[in-house]
Amino acid sequence: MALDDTIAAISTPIGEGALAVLRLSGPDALSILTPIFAGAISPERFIPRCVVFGRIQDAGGKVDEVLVTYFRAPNSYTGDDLVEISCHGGILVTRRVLDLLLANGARMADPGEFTQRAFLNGKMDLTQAEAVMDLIRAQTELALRSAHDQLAGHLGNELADIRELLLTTLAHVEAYIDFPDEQIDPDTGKTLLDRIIALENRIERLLATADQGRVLRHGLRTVIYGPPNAGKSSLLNLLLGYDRAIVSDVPGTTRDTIEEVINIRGIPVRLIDTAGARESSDLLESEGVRRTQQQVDQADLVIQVVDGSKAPADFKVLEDRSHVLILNKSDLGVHSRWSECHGIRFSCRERTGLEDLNQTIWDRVVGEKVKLGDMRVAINARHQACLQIAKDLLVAGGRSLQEEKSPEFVSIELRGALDAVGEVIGKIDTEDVLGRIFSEFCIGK
Ligand SMILES: Nc1nc2c(ncn2[C@@H]2O[C@H](COP(=O)(O)OP(=O)(O)O)[C@@H](O)[C@H]2O)c(=O)[nH]1
Ligand SMILES: [Mg+2]
Repeated sequence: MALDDTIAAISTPIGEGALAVLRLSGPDALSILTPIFAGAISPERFIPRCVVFGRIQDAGGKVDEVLVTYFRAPNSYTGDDLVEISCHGGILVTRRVLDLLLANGARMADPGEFTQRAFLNGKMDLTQAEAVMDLIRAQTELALRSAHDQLAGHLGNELADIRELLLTTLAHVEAYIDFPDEQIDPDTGKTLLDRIIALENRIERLLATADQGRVLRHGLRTVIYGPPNAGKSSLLNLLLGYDRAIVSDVPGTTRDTIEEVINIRGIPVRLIDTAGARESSDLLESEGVRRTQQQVDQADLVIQVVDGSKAPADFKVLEDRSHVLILNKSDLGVHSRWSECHGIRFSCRERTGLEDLNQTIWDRVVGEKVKLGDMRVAINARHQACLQIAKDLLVAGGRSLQEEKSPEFVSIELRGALDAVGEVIGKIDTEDVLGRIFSEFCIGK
């Protein structure tokens, strides 16, 4: 990973807009700008964090009027010299400014490379770098707040703390290794074990936020499922607030799955409308039914919709935490055969039962687990994988200690746990991890 060249990219989305921003980061940022910038102040005399008006020009003349801001290393987003150029937001204009920067010695930045430099320059740990992307992708207030908390270092600090304690414990154990004949005496053994258990518990608390972290980042996969004509597409449209799916009294109208994200009290809910669950001789509809089953298998939550005004058909009603039953068309009355059933009395036509449904979804997601509302961290899948390893190794270390194995065993296990925690914040050598994380970023961030 080279840090000594200067990278450039368009940091705003490609397309037409009032303005666009290009970024240039690296030791040659100012000297690359000098031959193509004409303004009141020349780039080598720029004052950090002051905006300068001028022109970007090539041999043929003016390309655009721009505002340029200079951030001097190390006080910039990347930690390197950084220049931000605001120009007009046309596709051609931004492209020409970028081409000029590249022609003058900048290299096109890879996805996420600005943030990667910030990490490599020690401006943030890996969890904070990941939070930058979470923040950009956040679709609800709650997801945004969680990203902000992670960016502020809540998760990173907790992990740094855990790592510090682990290091002390490890040093303690390793002190014994220097005296080959000594076993860890029982008193010390008890103290060490208590510490290891306390560390296990702290990691366990973080692990418990993994489900919510996944929901906040990727949405709650919610499949609308049920027999044809029950009102599944009507429900999707009602929840979305516009007519996305075709509603019709012809059974089998919906053939493909339709996916849209809605916001229920801050929880991003990925709604998936499906073809009705029934046997069909129509080839296209059968394919729809097959896809429906696939969606149901992968769902976090299944909203099962039935026509509550009619007697239950031979349709299996599933009642557990991952299923919500909706007795739709209650405006036509609820059939007496449903009277024992706990399903939500609902009407897409009269919009009744919505509040009940929202509350049920909220309860299922937030449930009796950590309260989403006051949660300051929600780990992602990568954190979860590393922390699970760390926890397993701590458990193994504790066991070795109790079984009075030689201190070398305990030390190896604690060292493994230390590495796993270090990998989450990027404290240990993790070139392939970096590659994976930053390739998910957008260009220019
Ligand atoms: N009376 C009444 N009719 C409804 C209600 N919800 C949907 N429908 C009607 O039921 C039919 C089937 O609806 P649709 O959403 O296409 O069902 P799907 O096949 O399950 O997607 C349409 O004619 C809708 O207008 C409701 O709450 N009350
Ligand atoms: Mg439908």
